[in-house]
Amino acid sequence: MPLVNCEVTDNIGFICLNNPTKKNALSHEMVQEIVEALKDFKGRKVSPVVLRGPDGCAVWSAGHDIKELPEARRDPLGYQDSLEKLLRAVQKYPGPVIAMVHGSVWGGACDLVMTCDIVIGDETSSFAITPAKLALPYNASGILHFINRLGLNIAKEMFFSADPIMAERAERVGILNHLVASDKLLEFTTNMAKRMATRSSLAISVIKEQFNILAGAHPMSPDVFERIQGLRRQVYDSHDYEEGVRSFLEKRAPVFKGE
Ligand code: YXS
Repeated sequence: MPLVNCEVTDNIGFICLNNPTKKNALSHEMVQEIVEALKDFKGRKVSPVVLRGPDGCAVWSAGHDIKELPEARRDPLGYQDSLEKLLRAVQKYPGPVIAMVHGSVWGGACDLVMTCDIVIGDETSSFAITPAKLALPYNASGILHFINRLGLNIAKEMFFSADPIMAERAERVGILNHLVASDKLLEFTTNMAKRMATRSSLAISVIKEQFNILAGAHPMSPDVFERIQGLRRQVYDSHDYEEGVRSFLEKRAPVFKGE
């Protein structure tokens, strides 16, 4: 029985977490299936990708599979941990990854949602980061995700209280890009994904990588600067860049080729 259900509609990839008996806990097995799905979508140039739970789920995901956390005296969130591999796979996906949230989100799943590029939730969505509940030391890259997104004070409150932030406040503090009524959530999310799918996938993939570099950047070394310039050159030397400018001047929709 697959732990995720995948489908592609209008070149938009949907990955639906599907282990309700375990509240969609992010087990090694489930993470492996999500990472495989992203690899498959990348090969098929599917973009954007929507990460979602099953219709009507009370829990979007209960976070890291607690039963798989290592015993004491081992880093529970090391670089090779399956959750960390999943977060990197989402960050590296060369297109927008949109978290569509109905239900509650816990622990590492909250970091997963915050690592997605866009988060769209409904009135049932809530978000809690819970290492403080397990006396678990979160890792630096995970904490940086929250600081970058929310600022120090909200990030600290979330980590120190481990309390869920409910939908209305989640939109106010910046966890949610959009708070949408549950009966409109799929339509709203799909329409946004469809609009993004008409833009230059090449430009979006390079701009996303620049966000990754800059969000994680500290003093920028010459090497990083030149790497960013090289990435940008791939776009402004491309057919798509010429086509984007020309189509605008000729008042018609662009026809992008991804090159
Ligand atoms: O008893 P059975 O076998 O039916 O299994 C129960 C739960 O044990 C299981 N389950 C989980 N299994 C592994 N890892 C989990 N995170 C997890 N969460 C739940 O699912 C079955 C049904 O759960 P139950 O009976 O509690 O459902 P509920 O509807 O009463 O409550 C749903 C939740 C999500 C509120 C409740 O299950 C819960 O609080 N789960 C733990 C949420 C949590 O603290 N997640 C953080 C995991 S640690 C993590 O992500 C990071 C490492 S960190 O700690 O740093 O944030």
